[in-house]
Amino acid sequence: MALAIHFHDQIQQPHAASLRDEVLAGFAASPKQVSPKFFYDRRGSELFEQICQQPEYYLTRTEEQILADAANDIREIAGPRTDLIELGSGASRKVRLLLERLRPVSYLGIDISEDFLRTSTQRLAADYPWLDVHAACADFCDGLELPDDFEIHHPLMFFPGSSIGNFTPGQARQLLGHLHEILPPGGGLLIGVDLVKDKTVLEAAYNDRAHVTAAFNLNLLQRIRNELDCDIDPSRFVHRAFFNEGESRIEMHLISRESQEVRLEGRHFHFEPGESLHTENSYKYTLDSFAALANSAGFACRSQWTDARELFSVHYLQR
Ligand code: AVJ
Repeated sequence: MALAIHFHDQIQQPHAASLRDEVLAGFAASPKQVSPKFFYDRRGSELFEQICQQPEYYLTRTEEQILADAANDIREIAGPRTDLIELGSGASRKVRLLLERLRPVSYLGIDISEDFLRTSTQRLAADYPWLDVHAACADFCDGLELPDDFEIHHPLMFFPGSSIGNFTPGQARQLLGHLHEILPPGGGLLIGVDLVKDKTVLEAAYNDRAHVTAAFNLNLLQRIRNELDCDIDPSRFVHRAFFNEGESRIEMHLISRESQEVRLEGRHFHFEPGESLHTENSYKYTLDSFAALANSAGFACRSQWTDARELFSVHYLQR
């Protein structure tokens, strides 16, 4: 059976040059850093799916429960004939909860990982023959372009998983402001946001017993080794994750076990023992602090949902 999936090649996979340039700049910075968007090569995307299944990683499970419970309310607000646009669609699992209840006209999945995107949207097209499925590979960190040949009438953007947490509040306001700009009046943004909570619960979610998060973090070095001219050895680094209360964020780092030189694209970088390569920030909000951020980007907050323990939240923002 031929699968009716429209892959928009107009939006290109962020090319290798962006990885090279950004990693070089990040290694030269002090403290050293690499953007978390580079976690998601195929292996990284698979490891992230495994993180989502760890008992300590409450985010995915809780968001799915909230979405399942809120689906009828969401359909009421969105109205009929929506065009669902998923940002950072990954394995496109959560969106299934919405597809069944909302019955949108079309679905556009946007993700930075091209082959992962192809596989998951193909699966959606096979499972929902009534749905017009589109896919576009893009890094929307610096804004988002919708494909010219994708018609939107009643867009509902879906930005799940607390991916917004990877942006600083300032960057998040900018990104939300940009999404607000490309939405027509009445257009919606359904966004999942992780909440501030007990530090031990937060830290456990990023230090799972099975060490999947550690493998995910270290895979970034393996990816750099695979795709760039680099001799970095992942076994000479350890995973570290903790909650920075002052900044209201989980920080992930890779800590050098020893004094070492790393060769990267013809340059040499020194790591002190215990020196950190900062790989991720994951900001945590309160219901009110996120609503304030959304308002400052021009959005009206139509509704917010949370679970009984107030671990996670889903917000319906409207232009
Ligand atoms: C996809 C950014 C929401 O911050 O919880 C999971 C990524 N990093 N474990 C998060 C992640 C480590 C995740 N986000």
